[in-house]
Order: sequence, then C-alpha cells, then structure tokens
Amino acid sequence: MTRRALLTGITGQDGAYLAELLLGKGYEVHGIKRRTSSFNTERIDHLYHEPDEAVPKVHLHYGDLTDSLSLLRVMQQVQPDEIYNLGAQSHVAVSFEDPEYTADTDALGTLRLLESMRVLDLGGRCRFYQASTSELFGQVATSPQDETTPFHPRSPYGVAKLYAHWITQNYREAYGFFACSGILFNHESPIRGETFVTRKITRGLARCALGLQQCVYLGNLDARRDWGHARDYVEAQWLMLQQAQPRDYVIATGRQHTVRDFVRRAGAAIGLELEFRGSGVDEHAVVTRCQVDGAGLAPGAVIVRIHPRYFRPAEVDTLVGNAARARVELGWQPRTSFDQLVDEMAQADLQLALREARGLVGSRHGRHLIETLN
Ligand code: NDP
Ligand code: GDR
Repeated sequence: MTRRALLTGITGQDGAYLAELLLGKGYEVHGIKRRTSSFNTERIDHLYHEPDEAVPKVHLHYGDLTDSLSLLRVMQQVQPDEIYNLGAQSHVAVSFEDPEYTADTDALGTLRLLESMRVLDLGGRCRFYQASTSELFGQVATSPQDETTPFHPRSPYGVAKLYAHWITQNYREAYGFFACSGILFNHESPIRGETFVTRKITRGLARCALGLQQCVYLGNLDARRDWGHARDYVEAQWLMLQQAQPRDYVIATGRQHTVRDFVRRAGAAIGLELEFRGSGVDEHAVVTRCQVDGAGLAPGAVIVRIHPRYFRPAEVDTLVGNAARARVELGWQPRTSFDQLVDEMAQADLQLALREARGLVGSRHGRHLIETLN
C-alpha cells in the first residue's frame, strides 16, 4: 500500500528536501501551501505533479496554519498516514517584530493540526512530526544540549515553538497519538532562505565578489551555532516516524562554529581571503586576496561590516547539540561536515551570482531585501 504523507511548509527549505526524500521512498506526497499573489514554489517546482504526467509527484493544497478550516478540509481529503508539521514563521528576528503572528502560526497552528487529527479521528492511524528547535534551549545552562536539557527560550519564536513542543507531547500522553518532536539544531543548504545568516553570507559574498553588491551587513559575529545540512536532517525527521514508539530526539552535529568562522570559510570557498579587523560595531572584514574569476575586488576592499539593526533584543549566544539518542535509536548521524556544507552553499551562490552578472537571472531581490531585511 502506498503511504501518504502530508507536509505543512512544503515550499520551505526542509519541505523541499523532505518531499524529495519521501518521493524517493515511494510515498504519495501532499503539501499545504499558502495562497499568495505570486509564485513561491521554486524550491519544489521540479517535484510538482503536472496533470498530464504519468508519474505522481507532489500534490499541492491551499491551506494556512492560521486557518483551522483549511487544515481540516485538507486533512479530511488527503487522509494521511504521516503528517510533518514544518510550516512556521521561522525567522527568530522577525518574531520580535511579529510576535502575535508567530504565536498564531507556530504555536496555535500546531494545536490546530493536532486537534483536526482528533476531530477527524485520524489519531489511531496517522503519525505526527513536529518541527521543534534548538531555540527551545535558548539561554543554555549546560553544554552540549540533549533531550534532558531544560528549556529557556529567548524569543517569541522560541516561546511559540515551546508551546508547540508541549502540546505535541500532550496529545501523545492524553490521546495516545504517535506524535513526536525533532529538536533540530540549525540546518542549512543552498536553498536556505536568504535572510538566515548562513545564506545571507554565501549569497552576499558571492554577489560582492562579482560587483553586484558592495558589502554584507551583519550583526553578532560571536554567535555560536551547530550547523548541519538540511538534506541529512530531513532523514532524521522521517526516521522518527518509523519507530515502534514515539519519542523526541535532538538532531545535531555536535560541532560549533561562530558566525565569523562561517564568513571566513565561505570567503575561502569562492576564492576570497578575508581578514577581520577592528572590534565591536567597528569590526569589519577586508579582502586580503581575491582569486575569483571576473571579480573586480581589490585587496583592502571592506566586504563585511556590522550594523546594529541585525542584533536581537535577546540573543541566543551559543548552541551545540548531543545527538547520541538519535545515533543509538534511529541509527542517524550527520553525513556532511561544516566545511562541506559551507563550500556547497558558497559554490552554489557563486554560480547564481555569475548567472545574475550575465543577466541570465534577475536578482529576485530588490535592494531593499538584500540590504535591510536580513
Ligand atoms: P522555512 O522558513 O524555509 O519554511 C517555512 C515554511 O512554512 C514555508 O513553506 C512557509 O510558506 C510556511 N509557512 C509560513 N507561515 C505559514 C502559515 N501561516 N501557514 C502555512 N504555512 C506557512 O523553514 P525551514 O524549512 O528552514 O524549517 C522548517 C521547520 O523547521 C520550521 O518550522 C522551522 O521553524 C523549524 N526548524 C528549522 C530549523 C533550521 O535550521 N532550518 C531548525 C529547527 C527547526 P511560504 O513559502 O509561503 O513562506
Ligand atoms: P537562528 O538562525 O536565529 O539560529 O534560527 P539565523 O541564521 O537567523 O541566526 C543565527 C545567528 O547569527 C546571528 N547573526 C545574524 N542572523 C541573521 N539572520 N542575520 C544577520 O545579519 C546576522 N548577523 C549575526 C544571529 O544573531 C544568530 O545568533 C534558525 C532558524 O532556522 C530557526 O527557525 C531555527 O529554529 C533555528 O535556526 C534552530
């Protein structure tokens, strides 16, 4: 029997990787997509099911996590065997500006899905995955963090996700749902949203190298994160729903780097040697050597600067995970190293910038997005 999966957030980074993984395993894949006035399916266009194609690919349904009836309707229609709740307002900095919307989508959205499962009596046969996050740990008391580490979220996003985490556990305990949360640490890829720091760096440095942008403005360079590859992490999401018992798992690489490390490595990956100079808000990175074909960057050019707008009202300074439970029980471990991840992202963004420089693709971003919103 073909298994049917329903994904919220299918147009996002993880949604695209997970949809591809599930299709490869023979699933019938359904995704919930928000109605928008312009197209936002570019990450999954290659997976889309054309009406005249014989091979079934992804089926898309309109719906919104803030709209219970839309979720109920899609779930009733699809009758999924597995639900992956990846949809969210997922940007931590944005959550300080839009706390109510973030709570509505990330916290109540999760409740709406679980309650729809209950109302439709799907709980007995349908398994539920919740996209929890290392942001639950926030201000950490112990390192590395594992499933027993106390939570102390530091943003409206983290707090909303904490509600989602607990309500998932509550439906497991109260109604016997097979519902579990993956506490995933940061995971990135060439299709990571451009406003997250990793992609902002790889995209920005590549564009600077080709003269398409002057400088990348960043916030806290000292922030430490445990960065893995999204392709590896969606495999863990699937594995969690294949177990005999539902359980929550930390998914991480166990290695930590600063934002500054990420900048240096991304520069090196495309042929830019960078040196950080100055301190505090005056810290900046200058190009000491440029070996990018066609680049007009002279040594001494300042390519990274600090801007106060990218600091957060409350910061999560340091995160690093211990994924021992996942390794033992799921047989999961990360396949991609930090260097491989950064190189893959930087190379992909260099290619994108080259196409942009040749006029083959538009920038897709106004100046506004690149220079202010990240
Ligand atoms: P993205 O931001 O790339 O994708 C988020 C998805 O959610 C998009 O498809 C977006 O749709 C959709 N979405 C946003 N608001 C709504 C809404 N109101 N109703 C329906 N869908 C909505 O996130 P990632 O793929 O990186 O992350 C997937 C999940 O995992 C998220 O829940 C995130 O919080 C969580 N997470 C991510 C980590 C990471 O490092 N990437 C780490 C830990 C957890 P649209 O395309 O229309 O904007
Ligand atoms: P994070 O990711 O907040 O960890 O949330 P992000 O890439 O946004 O920030 C990581 C760290 O870098 C610092 N930083 C900047 N961040 C952004 N976005 N832009 C900047 O210019 C900048 N300069 C420095 C941040 O302050 C932070 O410390 C991501 C999201 O995917 C969440 O959905 C997910 O739950 C967590 O990872 C785990």
